[in-house]
Amino acid sequence: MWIRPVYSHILALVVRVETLNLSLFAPILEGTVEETHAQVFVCLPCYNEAENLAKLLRQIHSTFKILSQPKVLELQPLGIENYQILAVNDGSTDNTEEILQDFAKIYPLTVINHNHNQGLAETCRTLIGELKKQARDGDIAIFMDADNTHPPQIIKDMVKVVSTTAEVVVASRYKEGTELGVPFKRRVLSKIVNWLIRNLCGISILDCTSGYRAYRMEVLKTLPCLESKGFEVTAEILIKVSAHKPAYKIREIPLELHYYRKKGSSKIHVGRTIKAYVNLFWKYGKIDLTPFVKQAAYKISHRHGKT
Ligand SMILES: Nc1nc2c(ncn2[C@@H]2O[C@H](COP(=O)(O)OP(=O)(O)OP(=O)(O)O)[C@@H](O)[C@H]2O)c(=O)[nH]1
Ligand SMILES: [Mg+2]
Repeated sequence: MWIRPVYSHILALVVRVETLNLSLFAPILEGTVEETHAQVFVCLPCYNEAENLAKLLRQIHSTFKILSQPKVLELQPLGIENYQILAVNDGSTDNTEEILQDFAKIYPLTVINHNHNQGLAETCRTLIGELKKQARDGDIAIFMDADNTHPPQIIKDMVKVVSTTAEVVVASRYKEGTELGVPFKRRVLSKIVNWLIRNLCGISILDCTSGYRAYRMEVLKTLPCLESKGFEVTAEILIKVSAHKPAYKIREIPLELHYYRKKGSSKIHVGRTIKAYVNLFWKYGKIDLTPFVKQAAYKISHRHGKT
């Protein structure tokens, strides 16, 4: 007879102690989760990518779904199941904006609109500005092209490296990587530009123009102002990140660039881009080009003088 009230007292006591324990530890538990879980922000500059976006967004989403499965144990401590996509629609004239808005209803996607086309550099500035508002130290930002040529599957490797051994990771065509379906002229042009960036600006990275990169948020927060107007902005970012003191560790991992998957035409204006790179070398080159320029000017004027 007396056992039942005693038992219920003990039960009540146990429940109270457990509740007390949980409520005592709750702030600590929450705190740890908050502190250790980094968010990954996937940043997409988008200009007339209507034909490529749906495929890319689905692949990004399924990549993160796989990463959040308990069996991907090595990534669990990084808490990378939390992800956000930041997309800037840079005044597209196709239905890029509508597609982004549709996906924003089902995926964690923030869409920012430029009223008119402002170019890749301005779009990168908008993305970095938004990251500074939304991301915290310890978070990771992945920049990738929105033309479906960059495979989201390697995000896992990029995140692993950027959260452990390097502050910046470059997905590289030239470091054990490859490019599939890139026209011969574009391949040659890219190689020359990369050779020049390495040699004139003293950068040791093999693929300085790859737009597929991962940064620790601290790197982007300390990045000086970007002055580029167009595609040369990817090289400018790398040059500025490399100049940071104390030095950031930048690592390359192999990229298989699937150029044949890209629908629609290339947005690169080759002439304008070459001019922009010449400007970049002029500004950030470590070799004094003045004697070469003087010599060239002398030769030209001499030749003109002769004719
Ligand atoms: N914001 C903005 N983004 C652009 C512009 N042009 C291209 N992009 C985006 O920047 C990224 C890189 O552009 P791409 O056209 O893929 O340039 P690329 O990879 O160097 O060369 P291709 O693939 O041959 O065109 C893509 O996500 C484009 O949507 C532009 O004028 N403004
Ligand atoms: Mg591209």
